[in-house]
Amino acid sequence: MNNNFLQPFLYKDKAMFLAYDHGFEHGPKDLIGKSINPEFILDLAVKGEYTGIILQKGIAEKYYIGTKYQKNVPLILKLNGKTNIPQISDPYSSINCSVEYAKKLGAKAVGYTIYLGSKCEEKMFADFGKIQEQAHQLKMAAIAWIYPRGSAVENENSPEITAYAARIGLELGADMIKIKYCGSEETFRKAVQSAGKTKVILSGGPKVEDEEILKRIESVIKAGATGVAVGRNVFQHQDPLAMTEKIKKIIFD
Ligand code: FBP
Repeated sequence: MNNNFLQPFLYKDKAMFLAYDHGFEHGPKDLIGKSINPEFILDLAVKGEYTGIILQKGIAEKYYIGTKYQKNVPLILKLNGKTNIPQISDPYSSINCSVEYAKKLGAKAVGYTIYLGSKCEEKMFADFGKIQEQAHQLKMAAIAWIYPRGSAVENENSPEITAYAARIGLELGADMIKIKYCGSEETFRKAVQSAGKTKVILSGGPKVEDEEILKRIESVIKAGATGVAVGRNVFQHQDPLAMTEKIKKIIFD
């Protein structure tokens, strides 16, 4: 089995996803200005020619399925989510949508977050194991967000644990993984190598200066990454479309 399920999300074998699950993960405080309105984000995804949009179930039901957006940007339905309200050192993110229902909502891929190193990691491995098999049966891609996090994790962004996260993605059968930056092109290349035939995309992270995020994206592309899933660095920007164009140039040119 190869990566064919990812075809709807690739252009020139690269990917640029717009992530919009922050209202769930961090609360509306992240959704500054017009980004509180899901239609603003979906318009941006289409105008900016993103190769995928990441949404939770409720937004897909009310703003995506059966709309013009469905025809213009493929959906990755995020199946699990958690808030940042409880102070939990070993997180678990519960499933709120099935793979079958994601398919009914028009998704061509499903996403699931695994907190590698959490005391609950085995539950997330088991969840993702089932999700991956169901997704492939329904001819959908299975994408894993793999974020090292928990009381046993000393440094969530160390090159070693990032490469370990990437390897877990390969071993669990993810078609694609979304991982955080680990400091340099060289260390990210090790993570990409660890992921083997599983494609790797960068998770954008909190809003930083334009130059910093653009340099980071350039370095992961040079390291062999397939692309990025970006959220805050675009929709918290004063000109989200202009920022999108800059990112697009790096990934696709
Ligand atoms: P950003 O580009 O805004 O970082 O979005 C990527 C993402 O993975 C989102 O899908 C998610 O809401 C958020 O980051 C989670 O970040 P964290 O777990 O670090 O709070």
